[in-house]
Amino acid sequence: QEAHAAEMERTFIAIKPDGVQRALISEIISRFERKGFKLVAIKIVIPSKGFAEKHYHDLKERPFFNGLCDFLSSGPVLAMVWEGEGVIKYGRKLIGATDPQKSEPGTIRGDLAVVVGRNIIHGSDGPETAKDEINLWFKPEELVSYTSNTEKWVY
Ligand code: RTP
Repeated sequence: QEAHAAEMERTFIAIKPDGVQRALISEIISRFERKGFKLVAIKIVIPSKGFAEKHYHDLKERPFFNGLCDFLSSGPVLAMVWEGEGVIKYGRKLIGATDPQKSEPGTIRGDLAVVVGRNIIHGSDGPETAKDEINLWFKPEELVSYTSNTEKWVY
């Protein structure tokens, strides 16, 4: 059971300052929770600008990089780690396309956001990014390992 938990796929999900300010935390968490994914770490933080730049280092050449980092560090962010079979890819599916104008209805951004600069949520885009982002935002001891009873019904 322990080994099973250690091997399970994990992703980093963050509700950005717009999602927190708009009181969408419970709405967003409930979508991951109802799907059957398991919450293994959570905290609310106001990242510094430097921290935001680290998080978005891949985008540093993009024209919107500075504004994006200002935005991410402008208020509380809800940082989470979610665990489960296929959670990285399916998490992105729950979130929807980057530009809310292109996200399908039924997705988080499709249902709840309008413009790309205020798209309320972030999710890791692959296994390497997931690992890096979890390590950036969380200390190992902030992640909990537990057996959820629902797992035997949904996995
Ligand atoms: P995220 O990392 O936040 O989950 O978003 P993503 O992978 O879907 O999109 P990515 O291309 O990595 O962009 C990261 C975030 O940058 C903002 N963005 N602004 N044209 C723009 O103004 C623009 N393009 C992207 C978005 O907030 C996007 O989520």
